[in-house]
Amino acid sequence: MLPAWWKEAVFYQIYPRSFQDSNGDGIGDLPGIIDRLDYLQELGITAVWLSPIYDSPNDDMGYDIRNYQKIMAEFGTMADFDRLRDGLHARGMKLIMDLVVNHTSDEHPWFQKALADPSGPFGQYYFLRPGQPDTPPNNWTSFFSGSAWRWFPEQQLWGLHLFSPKQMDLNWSYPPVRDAVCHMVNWWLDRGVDGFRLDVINYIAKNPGLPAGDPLIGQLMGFTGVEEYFYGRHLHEYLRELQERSFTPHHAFSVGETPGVGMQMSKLLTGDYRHELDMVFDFDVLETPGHVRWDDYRYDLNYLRDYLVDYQDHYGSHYWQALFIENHDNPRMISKVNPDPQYRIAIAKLLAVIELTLRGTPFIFQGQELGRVNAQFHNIRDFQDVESINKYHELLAAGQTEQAALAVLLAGSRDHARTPMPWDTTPHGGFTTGTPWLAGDDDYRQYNAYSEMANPRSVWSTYRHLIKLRQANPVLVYGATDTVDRRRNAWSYIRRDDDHQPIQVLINLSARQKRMTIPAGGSLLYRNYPAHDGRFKAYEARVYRLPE
Ligand code: TEU
Ligand code: CA
Repeated sequence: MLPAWWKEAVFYQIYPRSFQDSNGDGIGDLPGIIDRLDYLQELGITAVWLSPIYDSPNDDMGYDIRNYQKIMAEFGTMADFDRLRDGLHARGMKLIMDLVVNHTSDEHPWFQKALADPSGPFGQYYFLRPGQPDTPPNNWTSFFSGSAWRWFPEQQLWGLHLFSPKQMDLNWSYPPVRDAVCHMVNWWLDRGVDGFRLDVINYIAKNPGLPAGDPLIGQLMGFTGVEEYFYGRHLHEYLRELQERSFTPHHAFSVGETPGVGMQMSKLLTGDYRHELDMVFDFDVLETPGHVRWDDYRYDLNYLRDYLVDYQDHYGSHYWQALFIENHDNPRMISKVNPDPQYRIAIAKLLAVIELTLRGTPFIFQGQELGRVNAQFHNIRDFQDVESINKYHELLAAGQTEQAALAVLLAGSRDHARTPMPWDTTPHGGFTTGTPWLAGDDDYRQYNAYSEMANPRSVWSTYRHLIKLRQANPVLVYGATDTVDRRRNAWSYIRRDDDHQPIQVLINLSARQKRMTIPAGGSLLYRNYPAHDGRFKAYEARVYRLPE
């Protein structure tokens, strides 16, 4: 196993819009993040992933980029960015940016020029196709509802957008697009960023000719056309080119956001001998089989165990897993597992134990360290996300009642993850002195960073303790994982290597008491309940150091 800083890192994802507002406009910003760098250091974080901070009209909250080399005015200036980079580096932390190059905003000059002169130098930057206003070029559908094609009446052209109609897909088969992307990536790497999280990077290679999607696959997946681009014919070529021209010369790190790839494709994208990406996020972890994000169901932790054990057993030494359970695109995990408030803290801590004691690199999403749960939205007007709003109207158009459509959003909306970060007990949790762009809950009075930092039994203190434990014990990073208990609702594993005392983790995956076998001679390193006699309580988790 080759050592690397990113294998030893503990990442923290910041969603800048919701992290900390510094000027009272209700929108988080870069000076706000700078003010909170000590907080991250105190928690033990060693690397930060920033969701997009580039100039954008915010149709998809920054994932629709208008100018890759400019900071979004609401977030600050390039001078603020430089201060943020320096502040992180001064604290020994790495910085990775979000790289959104499957698409740009329709307001990006490349697209504007393509539309203005479709046969000119930018005409092939995107997928623009002539046709009739009522017949899109193929049957592909958008992830944000409706057809993936937008009609431009003035030009009599169709344009492809897998996401919102303001996010136009770039044509990676056209070499100048790849030149422009490499150039831009190098510009940021020269500016001192340490790597990138690559947005839907496995979607960039559309199969030549844009063949129609299979209707049956479309029905099963909920989106038509995916099999023609989620792992397209030239994907590996494009990734190698990006690696060779940009990442390798800068020793930069890359983690791909890759919806729909399982373990085998992940290996093909990240093998250390393949020179494509360092890691990918495999989203199979997020829903149990047979469910989609919009379903209101209880997530069975036995599935999480089986999914993770499979990776620990079979990923092998040439690949490295990205460990995550939350991000800005998903409801909070605690709410999916069991929304009963009496279990909130125990589950939060159990999830921390899992994420911080397995082999792989943990990515903590902002607020996860406080045990955040889903928000109490009451009305469609409480939502800001384009995906949620479109979904709502799609459901109404399909004949659902407003109440039923709202229930779907409450189960799956991305806005659950995007409510303001609660810092203290002042109004809006200290996120802003103004009106937050997205309303949060009143529970910041109980669950906020300052209160939790002061409480040694809080979720925050658990995260800090386990992060420090991981950093002090290389066996938790590089050691092998031996599963020793896999009965229903039970999970126990031992991390071991040749040089250190092994560490054993024991977990009750259910709300019911569970008999577990405590290791003889083990010394307790962590437990998520104060008392520890007899059977394991609901969602109890413990960590022991074993004798050699
Ligand atoms: O997400 C891509 C993605 O496939 C999904 O998670 C997506 O959010 C949608 O829910 C699919 O059903 C990335 C970003 O993380 C997301 O925020 C962006 O909206 C999207 O790409 C487009 O850039
Ligand atoms: Ca602000």
